Amino acid sequence: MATAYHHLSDYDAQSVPSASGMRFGIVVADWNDRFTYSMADAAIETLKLHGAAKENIVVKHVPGSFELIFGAKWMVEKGNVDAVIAIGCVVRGDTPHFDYICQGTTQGLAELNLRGDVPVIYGLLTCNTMEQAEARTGGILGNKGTECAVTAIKMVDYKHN
Ligand code: DLZ
Repeated sequence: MATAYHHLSDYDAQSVPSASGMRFGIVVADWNDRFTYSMADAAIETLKLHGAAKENIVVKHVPGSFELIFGAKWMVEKGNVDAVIAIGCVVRGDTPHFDYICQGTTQGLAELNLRGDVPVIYGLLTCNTMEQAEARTGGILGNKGTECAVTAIKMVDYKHN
């Protein structure tokens, strides 16, 4: 879990394989776009930093986090990519809706990982407050998008080595 000791953008760059030749799909939810777009930008920047070509990063948008399931499924089946990064941000409101979206989306993305050959990286922020989301999307705890990009590269490498 993210704590004061875990900064989402801190990682050992030496441990990250080259992403040259790898193809990535990024599915971005437009809900809370202030946060999700920042995560997507950080993911793209990190993939490129490690050698991924711009033309090998396919970005598609879906309306909300719940649609990440279908969006990621489409990317896995038809996107011709080696890994998919699903990016969303759910912030708790007054009703139990938060719990249903978080649980449904998490389960959907988990099932894609169980059934498919293309790893789907879990870039869903589940926050109690906007401040928590801000802290994890370029704030004091770094950027979840960076962590997702590094994870995606490592999972593609995992399949090949
Ligand atoms: C409806 C809804 C609500 C209340 N909150 C969020 C949220 O915080 N983050 C998010 O990504 N999406 C939210 N949504 C939209 C749902 O994910 C979904 O798009 C709609 O329920 C339509 O299926």
